[in-house]
Amino acid sequence: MADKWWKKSVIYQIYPKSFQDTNGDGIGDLRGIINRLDYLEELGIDAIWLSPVYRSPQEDNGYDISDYQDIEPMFGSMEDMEALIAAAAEHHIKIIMDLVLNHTSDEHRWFQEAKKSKDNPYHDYYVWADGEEGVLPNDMKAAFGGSAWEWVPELGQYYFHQFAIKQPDLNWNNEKVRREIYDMILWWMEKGVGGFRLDVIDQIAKEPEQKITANGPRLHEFIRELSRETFQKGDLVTVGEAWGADIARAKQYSNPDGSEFSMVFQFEHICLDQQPGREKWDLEPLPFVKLKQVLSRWQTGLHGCGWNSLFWNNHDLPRIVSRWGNDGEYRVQSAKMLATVLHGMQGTPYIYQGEELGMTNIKYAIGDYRDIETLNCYHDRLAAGFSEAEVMRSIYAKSRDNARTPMQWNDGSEAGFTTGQPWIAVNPNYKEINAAAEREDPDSVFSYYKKLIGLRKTLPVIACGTYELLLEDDAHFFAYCRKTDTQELYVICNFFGDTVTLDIGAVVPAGSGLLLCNYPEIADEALFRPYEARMYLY
Ligand code: TEU
Ligand code: CA
Repeated sequence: MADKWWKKSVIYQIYPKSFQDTNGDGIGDLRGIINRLDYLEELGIDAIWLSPVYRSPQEDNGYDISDYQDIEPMFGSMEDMEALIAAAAEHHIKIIMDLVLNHTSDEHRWFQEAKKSKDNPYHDYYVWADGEEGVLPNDMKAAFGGSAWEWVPELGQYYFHQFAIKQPDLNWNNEKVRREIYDMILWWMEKGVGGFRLDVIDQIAKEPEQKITANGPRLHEFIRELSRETFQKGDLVTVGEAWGADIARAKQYSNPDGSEFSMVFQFEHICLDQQPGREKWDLEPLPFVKLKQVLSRWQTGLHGCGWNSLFWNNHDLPRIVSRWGNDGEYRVQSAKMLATVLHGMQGTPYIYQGEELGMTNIKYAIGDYRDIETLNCYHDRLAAGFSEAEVMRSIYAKSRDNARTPMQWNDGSEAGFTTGQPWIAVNPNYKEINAAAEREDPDSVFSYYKKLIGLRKTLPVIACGTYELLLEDDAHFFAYCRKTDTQELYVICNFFGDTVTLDIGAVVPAGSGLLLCNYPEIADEALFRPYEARMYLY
């Protein structure tokens, strides 16, 4: 089965703005990534998913692209980008570009033309509705708050935007739009990129008159055409972001025949700690048994007929150690435990920058937040009558800026991220949590991630084995078994902070060997300390 290179790979996500600054302007840049390739090679990752570095006014930190074939000057130049691809290859690392194809920036040339007149050749590149000022075409909302419709007085029309006002949606029903996109992708493929991550790809086939955004009627027709015209001409890894994916759809997206993508990001597990049907800000404790069921259903559901991506974190999500672990006393143990749960599964794991250090959430004063979604939430929720304390509780728990604090490289000024003033404040815990210290320490979170990545490469059972959930209804343990004809892997994790006992002999066959544990030694096999995680091999 492990025919495709990405089936044994581990991918590392870089949010360039917060990774490493080299020129003192407080903003991470491409040269900064080049300087840190040694670190990434040491960690053992195979590819970097680079959040967008294209020309962009940065309304949404690069997810608003004004030129797909140019690099945003704050990140560097096209020469720097080419140098990064080449230098990464020397470190055996591929570069995966982030493709934002659902929308552009309103500063993109296409949109500038499109809004000049209804008969401009670019007008139909976007999604419009006739109407009257002040009378919205319908009640659809944008993801970052407010209406999804924005009035253009010169045209007497509204344009449709699923995200910020400065992110007008592209019209995929227009064949010319699709052709432009394919040509652009082929151009990047010629530059030697190793793959693509496709932003909100399940929302491209929207039909606003019918209030359809995700999973539109022509979605898979568009994706198959996109894949055939571009990705299938190379040996790429492709991952679609699909908040609306269920297992049936994911099978189609990641069909082993290669007709769509390699895999998708699905978010069923990630949405479990919010009130059903409400917003992510409406907090709810994690239903642990449900989490096990959901992840296990995806494991068995895609085995042999699709492919999973495995992740706890990305640039939109809070830090997992703060979210479902313990970022105080048991930070190291719980970060390792969460990693063990994920890295024993089948699929392609994604590590978000700083996750391998056990970096934590942040609590800023509201003036220090930078994220448009967070700032809009703050204003909208206060206006809707929530108390300031309630709003801040949601923001502390879920703000996207939790993930966007600068990478903590060392205990020097600004955590070694910049010699200047960082665009977003450094987490003050960088004195204790930083890469320099963790690289030296064999018991660090970093060293543990290195081991987990190494195991995926050496043990076929991790890449290929079947999956079975154990201790299904247990309220403490996340335990499962992976099997091939010749190997059995048992992953047993105490997901919480109390000490619990387990009749280990009833779960793991006699004669199994301990492969990995997040505590230095085990005095009593039956006793699982707070967040204790073990892997046994039989
Ligand atoms: O995110 C998709 C998306 O739906 C987000 O609005 C998501 O729901 C939210 O961030 C969760 O809090 C992608 C990108 O990952 C995100 O960074 C962009 O802002 C968004 O698309 C628009 O391009
Ligand atoms: Ca810089």
